[in-house]
Amino acid sequence: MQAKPFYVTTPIYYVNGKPHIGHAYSTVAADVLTRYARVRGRNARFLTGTDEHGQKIERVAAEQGLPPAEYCDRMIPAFRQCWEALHCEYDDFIRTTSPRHMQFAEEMWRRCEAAGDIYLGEYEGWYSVADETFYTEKELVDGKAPTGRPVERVKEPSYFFRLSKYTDKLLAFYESHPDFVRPEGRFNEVKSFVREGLRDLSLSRTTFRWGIPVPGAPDHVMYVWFDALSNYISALGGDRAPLYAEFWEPNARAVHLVGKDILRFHAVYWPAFLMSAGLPPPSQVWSHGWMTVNGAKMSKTEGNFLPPEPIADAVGADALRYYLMRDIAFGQDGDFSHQNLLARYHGDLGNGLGNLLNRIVSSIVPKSLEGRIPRIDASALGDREKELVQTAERAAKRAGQLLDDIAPHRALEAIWELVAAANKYVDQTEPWQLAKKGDTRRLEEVCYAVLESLRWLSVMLWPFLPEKADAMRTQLGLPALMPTVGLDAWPSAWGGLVGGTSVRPGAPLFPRFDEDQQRAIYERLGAPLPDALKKTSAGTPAAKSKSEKKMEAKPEAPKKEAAALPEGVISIDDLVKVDMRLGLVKSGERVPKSDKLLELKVDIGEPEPRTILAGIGKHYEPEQLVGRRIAVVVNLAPRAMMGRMSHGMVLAVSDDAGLSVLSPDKEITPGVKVK
Ligand code: ME8
Repeated sequence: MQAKPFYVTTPIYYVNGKPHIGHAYSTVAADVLTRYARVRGRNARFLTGTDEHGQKIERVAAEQGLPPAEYCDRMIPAFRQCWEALHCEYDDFIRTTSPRHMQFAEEMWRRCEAAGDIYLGEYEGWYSVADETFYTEKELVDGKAPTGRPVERVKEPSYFFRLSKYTDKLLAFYESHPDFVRPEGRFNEVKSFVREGLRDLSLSRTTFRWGIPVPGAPDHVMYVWFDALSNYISALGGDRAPLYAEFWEPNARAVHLVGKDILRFHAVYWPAFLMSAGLPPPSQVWSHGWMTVNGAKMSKTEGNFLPPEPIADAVGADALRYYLMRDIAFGQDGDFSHQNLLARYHGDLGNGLGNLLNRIVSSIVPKSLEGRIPRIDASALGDREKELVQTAERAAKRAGQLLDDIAPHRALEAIWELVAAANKYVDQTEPWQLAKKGDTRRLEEVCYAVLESLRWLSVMLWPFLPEKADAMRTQLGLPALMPTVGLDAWPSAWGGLVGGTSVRPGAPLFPRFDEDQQRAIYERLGAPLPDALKKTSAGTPAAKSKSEKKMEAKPEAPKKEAAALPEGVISIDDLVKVDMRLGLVKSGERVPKSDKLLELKVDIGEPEPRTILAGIGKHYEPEQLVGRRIAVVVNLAPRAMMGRMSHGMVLAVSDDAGLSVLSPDKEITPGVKVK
């Protein structure tokens, strides 16, 4: 059965500042979900836009000495450019100052009024302009809004919405729509809030002018949230327009992605307004968490709103998209860390995905197979190939389900099982040895299996990495992905690559940044430089960046704690000095004249494997370790043993029964930190 059309929206962003990484998170997620729906052949629509009315915007415009309309006009390009830079391809961009929006907001007002749900009264209480939210005395914390922002006392004539009338209706609606809010925990919070009983909501303001005039009462402007929430339908052309019939309930799956801070507006007020206006609520409100940046809250006072574009400039838009979708569990709070971004870039993307493509398409296929996709008999797969196909099928099925359930981070985990399996397959089948031996038949089977895995990956990764996935496809001799409504292109059948097609080796997808380049990136992005980059390889301190100097100017709290620690207890700072990583043993041999010492070449995510000597030769043959993932310390000073140099240490445990190296029980990417 063809799935329903999919309509996904981001919040419309206030234009009181330029877009930051929190906004980018919602927008990238919406773009990923839209692209995924399209790959599945579904009819999809992606809406974003800007929230331009209200006291907050009026005040910023005044601070800049501009009429609010002109101020807003000047801010819009920053949003559009940012989304373009992040490869976010929305179908519509709604501005709340546009006539099409204002007309529908007025229409909503009239309908709620006709339903008897709007009445004139007087509001007296607290208001936070920064939050654009009314607060009761009880809700204030130390005289401030629960968000920590300032509040003002307001007393003015106001229209009210009879929200109290909707308490039971909303509870009944939640009961009959158990998926209405996700994650479930937040749905429970919404329900408890409503169960306590709802108070009528002030719906208009009279003490400033920058808003949509209330129909029939032009001395009032609509409360900015009543205006803003209407955008999701005004952008469809109102409820009588064909787009509404196509993309709203009950004909479509309409999903609002919102930050947890604005869930109440979307899960309580918006459905109540819609019920009052005689319209169905959206299908689902998906609330994601909040992000800190390198452990700190983003705030105006700190001036640390992180702009996304310079990051995309430094590491590429797709790498940033990948990082946001992979590192932060959708629905939960998370931290944006420049260090983790670069670790994911070098680990998952460079070593995991980029290398897989590079090893085969740029190296073995041109060198040993005349640059063509081999022709093989796909019906006669060997055991290893069958296993790889099964992994690919499992990854595609799970990633599909997880994207349907809006769990992009878990979908990426599932897809990376195929990346890991294909890399392992290359390590085990050693195609370069097959080429050396002249075993062309087997070499063709092996290369085909890897190339076909890459084709599957290029489809599954397209929603996340549209540019890189298409670059992969070009290298595989395939056309760019062109999703078509009605045509499900999600991979399901092995053997799509046509033998005889020429591959087109290209630049590495995710080229490594050497240490100098990494330092330059941290410097350019104003991010704290990690310790590992603070010294040059010769051991002399590197030139200090501006951001470091700024950091050093502050007293370091943890040092004080360290002084107070009892003997033998270390602080977290001491622990992180030891750089432990996951290594993949690429080769190994015995050190002559030693029964203990093995020399291992270990991939720890660097361009060349590290040479590490380990005194474990009484317990392991080198061959037993090749292909194993093991924990290693990588920042020990190099040490000479039996005339050879060791650049690290293998971690192992032993007792009377024997010795065992420490290995993870999953195929984790080499180079990631042990923590
Ligand atoms: O609230 N982490 O606009 P806004 C994650 N105009 N996401 C974040 C974030 C962070 N630190 N900071 C912001 C508004 N966001 C209203 C919306 S909708 C009818 C009206 C994201 O500019 C998150 O999605 O304050 C949040 O809900 C949205 O930006 C709010 O942006």
